[in-house]
Amino acid sequence: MKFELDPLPYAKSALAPHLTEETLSFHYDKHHSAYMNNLKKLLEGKPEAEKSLEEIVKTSSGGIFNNAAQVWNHTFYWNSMRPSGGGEPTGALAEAIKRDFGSYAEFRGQFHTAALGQFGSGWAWLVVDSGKLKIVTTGNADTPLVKGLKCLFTADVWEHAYYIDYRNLRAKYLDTFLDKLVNWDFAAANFK
Ligand code: MN3
Repeated sequence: MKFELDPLPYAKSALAPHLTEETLSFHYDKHHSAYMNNLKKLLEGKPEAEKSLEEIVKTSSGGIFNNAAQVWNHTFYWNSMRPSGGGEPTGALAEAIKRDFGSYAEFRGQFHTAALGQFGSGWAWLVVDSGKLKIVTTGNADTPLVKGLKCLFTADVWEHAYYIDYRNLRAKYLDTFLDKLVNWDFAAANFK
């Protein structure tokens, strides 16, 4: 794999005021980049270092898995947001949400509840499982990628994702994530 983080898909100030530049600086420059540095050290001189990041996530365990999965999850998270995002999707994905959840409002409520209810650190995901949209949560570094599910978007619910801007208020961060930040274009491209 190439031991370099993908650049953020927007400027660090681009998601403000919903997520501030300070949050993105800490989250990308400190947390995301620490996972990459740890992974690099753990894979030094090992044959796995030649594999792709996705292959490493799917085939490793322990410290290598934790760091590789966190590198992958965070890159996916950055792409799951955009400036002036959020709200209801359109097109085929909107139809699928209606088909599998009944309505966008129902989907939004279920995603919020699941993400809020993830105990401790983890992630909330919209995925495709056997042709059906589903909301899943994972703890710590775990990722639906290892179960072969197709990921559409994710919300990081580790405290470091929201503590600077929202303190302990994960519910408020999730409201903002869903209403102002979700990148439905990214989700729709993954859905195809
Ligand atoms: Mn994080």
